[in-house]
Amino acid sequence: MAKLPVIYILLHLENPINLKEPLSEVAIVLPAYNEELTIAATISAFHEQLPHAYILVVNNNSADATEEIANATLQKLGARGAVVTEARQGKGYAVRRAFAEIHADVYVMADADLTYPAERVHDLIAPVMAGTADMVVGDRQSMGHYKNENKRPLHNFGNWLVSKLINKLFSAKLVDIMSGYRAFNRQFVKTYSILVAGFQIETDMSLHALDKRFRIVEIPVEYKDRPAGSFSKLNTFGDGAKVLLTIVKILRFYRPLMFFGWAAILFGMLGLLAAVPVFSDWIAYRFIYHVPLALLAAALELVAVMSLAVGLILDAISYQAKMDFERHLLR
Ligand SMILES: Nc1nc2c(ncn2[C@@H]2O[C@H](COP(=O)(O)OP(=O)(O)O)[C@@H](O)[C@H]2O)c(=O)[nH]1
Ligand SMILES: [Mg+2]
Repeated sequence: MAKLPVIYILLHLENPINLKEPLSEVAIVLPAYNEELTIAATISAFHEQLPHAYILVVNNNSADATEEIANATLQKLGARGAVVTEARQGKGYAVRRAFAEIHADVYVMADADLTYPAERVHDLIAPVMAGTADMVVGDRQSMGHYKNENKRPLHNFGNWLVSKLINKLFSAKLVDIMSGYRAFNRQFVKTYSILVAGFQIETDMSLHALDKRFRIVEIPVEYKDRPAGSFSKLNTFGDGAKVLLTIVKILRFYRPLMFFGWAAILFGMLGLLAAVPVFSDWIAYRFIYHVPLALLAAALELVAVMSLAVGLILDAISYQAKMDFERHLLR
C-alpha cells in the first residue's frame, strides 16, 4: 500500500504528458441537428479515413432520427465514439460541450451534412500533428466550389464583409473565416472559452486564434452542396442581422479603443457643430443667445470625453487579459 505513491511518481516521470491518454489521440466532433439523411454517411466516411479516431456526435434536440442513426452507425462500424445530447440549442453549445468533454491531442470539427470531404482529413490534421499549426482550416473558397455550390448571394456577402473586417483588424490574410471544417491542437481547444451560442462559432474560433496569436494554416478543400432533401440550418436574414451585430461586437471586444475612440470623435464633432452658433453669438455680441445649443454642445463634448475614457479603460483591461492569457499558456 505504502509503495503506491512511489510507483505513481516513477510512472509520472517516465511519461510526464499524461498517464491516461495515448499519444496523438484524434477526436472528430460532429455537431448534428436534424441530419438523419447524412449523419450515417458522414460517420462512415470519417471512420474509414481514421479508424482509430474517437467520433463524438453532438445531437441537439433533433426532431428526426439523427440520434438513433448515429448510435446505430457507430455500433455497426465498431467505431470508438459516442452520441451525446446537448439540451441547449445551437452549434456553439454543441461544440462547447464536445471541447469540454473530450481530451484528445488533435480535434477535428466537421459538418454532419456531407459537404466537406472526409478524405482530406489527413491534410487537415497533418500540420497539427507536426506541431506547425494550432488550428487548420479547410478553406472552401480557394477552389471556387463554395461560390458555385452555395446559392445564397446575401450569405456570401455577409461572409465577405466580416472576413474583410477581421483581416483588416488583425493584418491577416485568411480566406475562409467561416469554414466549419477545422482541426485543432489541444492547447487551442483547452484555452478557447466559447461564449457564443450558435453559428458565430466559426468566426469566433478565427478571432480567438488571431487575437491570441495561434498559428493558423488554411488548406483548400473541395466543397459540395448538401444532397437533395437536406437543408442548411442557417437562416440568411436572421443571420444577416447577426453579421452586423457581430461586426459591432468584434470592434467592441477586440478593439475597444478604436470603437470608443471613433464614438468619441463622432460625439466631439457633433458637439462642435452644435457650438457654431454659440461661438458666433459670442464673437458678434459678446453674449450668448443660443443657450439650449450651448447646453447641447457641452453635453456632447462630455459624452465624447467619457467615450474616450471608457475606450482607454477597456483597452487597458484587454491588455491585462492578454498578459494573463500568455502567462496561462506558459504555466
Ligand atoms: N448540435 C447542433 N448542431 C447544429 C445546430 N445547428 C447546426 N448544427 C450542425 O452544424 C453543422 C453546420 O450546419 P449547417 O446547417 O450545415 O450550416 P452551413 O454549413 O453553414 O450551411 C451541421 O452538421 C448541422 O447539423 C444546432 O443547433 N445544434
Ligand atoms: Mg454545412
